[in-house]
Amino acid sequence: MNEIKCAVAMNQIGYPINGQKTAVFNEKSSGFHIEEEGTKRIVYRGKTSQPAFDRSSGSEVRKGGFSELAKPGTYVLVDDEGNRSTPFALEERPYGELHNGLLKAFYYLRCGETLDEKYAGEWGHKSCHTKLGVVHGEEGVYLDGNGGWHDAGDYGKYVVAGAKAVADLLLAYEMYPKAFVNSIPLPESDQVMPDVLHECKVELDFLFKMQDKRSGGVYHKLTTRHFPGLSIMPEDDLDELVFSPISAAATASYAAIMAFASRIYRTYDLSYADQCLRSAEYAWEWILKHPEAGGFKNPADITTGEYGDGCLFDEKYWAAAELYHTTNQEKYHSAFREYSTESFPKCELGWADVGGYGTISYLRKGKTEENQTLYDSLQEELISEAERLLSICENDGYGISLEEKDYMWGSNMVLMNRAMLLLIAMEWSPKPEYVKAAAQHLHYLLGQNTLHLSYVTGFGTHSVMKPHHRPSVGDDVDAPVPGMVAGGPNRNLNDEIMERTLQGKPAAASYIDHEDSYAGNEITIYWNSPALFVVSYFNQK
Ligand code: G3I
Ligand code: 9MR
Ligand code: ZN
Ligand code: CA
Repeated sequence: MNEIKCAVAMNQIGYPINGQKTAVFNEKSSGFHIEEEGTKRIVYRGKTSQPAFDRSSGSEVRKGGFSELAKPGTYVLVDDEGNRSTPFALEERPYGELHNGLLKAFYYLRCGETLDEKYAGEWGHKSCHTKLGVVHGEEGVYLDGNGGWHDAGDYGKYVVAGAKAVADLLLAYEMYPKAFVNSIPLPESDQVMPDVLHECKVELDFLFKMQDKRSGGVYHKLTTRHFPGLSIMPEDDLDELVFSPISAAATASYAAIMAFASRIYRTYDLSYADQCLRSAEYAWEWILKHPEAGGFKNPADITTGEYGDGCLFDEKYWAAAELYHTTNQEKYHSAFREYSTESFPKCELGWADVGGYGTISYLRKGKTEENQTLYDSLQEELISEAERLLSICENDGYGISLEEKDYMWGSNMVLMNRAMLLLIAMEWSPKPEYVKAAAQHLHYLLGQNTLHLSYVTGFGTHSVMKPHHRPSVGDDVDAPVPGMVAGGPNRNLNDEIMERTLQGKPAAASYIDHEDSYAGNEITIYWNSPALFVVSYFNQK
């Protein structure tokens, strides 16, 4: 699977008619033609660029564009060596199914409810993790933590991870509502509230349960003490659930996402919006009362995902931005100003570096007479980050913004986060180059990469087949649960099978489609979410 031998790297789903259309070739292909699938009629002939060395893939590559080809259809590209691409579509909006699939993945990750055949097809399972969880360090205190989404290939539920994922989904909906007009459908679909908001509500309803009602602080995570075996189905994972201690990271990202949600849900459900805001403000009070609270460390008896974080200014900055955006209150504005003077990345969208969400929220609220200086400097920072990414793309063989060092655990999140940032920068600096660059990132995710592999399960001719995802391993269906974005190449080879099989590979080829590869082939909610954001842009009606 890792060694698909063909010489043409392309987006295996297809290209929008009016979009950027490119393929990447090996050093030998100096030209190519495109034929209609079926009739084999040649509709386009093109040349490729001179070969150039691409550091990340460790090889010479050529590029070839065919943006002029604008007739809808299904085609195959053939280089002058006779190498054929997989079939691809040219359509006005080729990513409709992919968009649904990426959102549906969240449904498949739901915890605490039966996924029945009607919605889950062959990938259904019984309800799971429905027992109360014990509060760590408080013997005999049990709480309900039902619902939400499993984080990933494991069944843990982690607040900072959930906050990033919901943020991407709400932002996609807020910025590109026209991408969400079709129903998936979900059990809750009602033709009133868009499905994406129904799906996010599943996670938000769970997040409420993570807030300590006595203090406003938010438990870091709800997991078993250790990861279950790889073939354990959710309903068979019966070890005791534990609420890990409250953390400042969880509490601040909780405040941020609840304040954001309060704005979005107000149109549909006033009392829900009020509930979100009240609990965001309660979490904020906890933050003010615990200025010294540091990053989270796993208690000695717990070994599930840590989601540790050495810098919490960004979470607080994000929370202040969302609370200010939603309430317009000066106390949040001044807190935001204060955190903005601290040094941390203001444009990152990771699970640990959330400064970008604060910046975006603040900028989207708008410029006023009294915030001009800060507004302008944040806007400038965002645009200069987009420019920096663009210049990396221009020098990359596959046209993306990842440098060798960026191929780490979850490199596909780095990839999609950066495409997101380029698209968001469009709001303040509408340069077509940003959209083209973002499109290249999506083409990479869907097969225009050195492994000629689509990193989204179930989408593309050669896609990930063996994700580190417990239900996909444990069920008796050959195909993995569809619509899930794998972590991707990781030059740090952080798991045993990568270490054993991938020594010496170039960064972008440091990947194996094997179910044991948790550091390259796991899936998570916050790798799907930025991909959904990016596809939303290209799926607008
Ligand atoms: O940021 C540093 C970078 O500066 C440095 O150069 C580089 C080289 O070591 O490391 C970078 O940090 C990496 C970090 O991810 C970046 O996000 C760490 O090495 C790497 O170990 C870390 O991996 C995280 C992994 O958990 C292990 O802690 C992943 O981001 C994170 O997505 C993953 O999350 C797991 C959960 O714990 C459990 N559930 C599944 C989930 C996905 O695998
Ligand atoms: O399966 C676990 C995966 O979901 C986590 O993301 C990963 C994070 O560290 O850990 C995996 O569990 C592995 C454990 O860490 C080490 N022993 C092998 C486990 C996988 O089977
Ligand atoms: Zn569950
Ligand atoms: Ca942080």
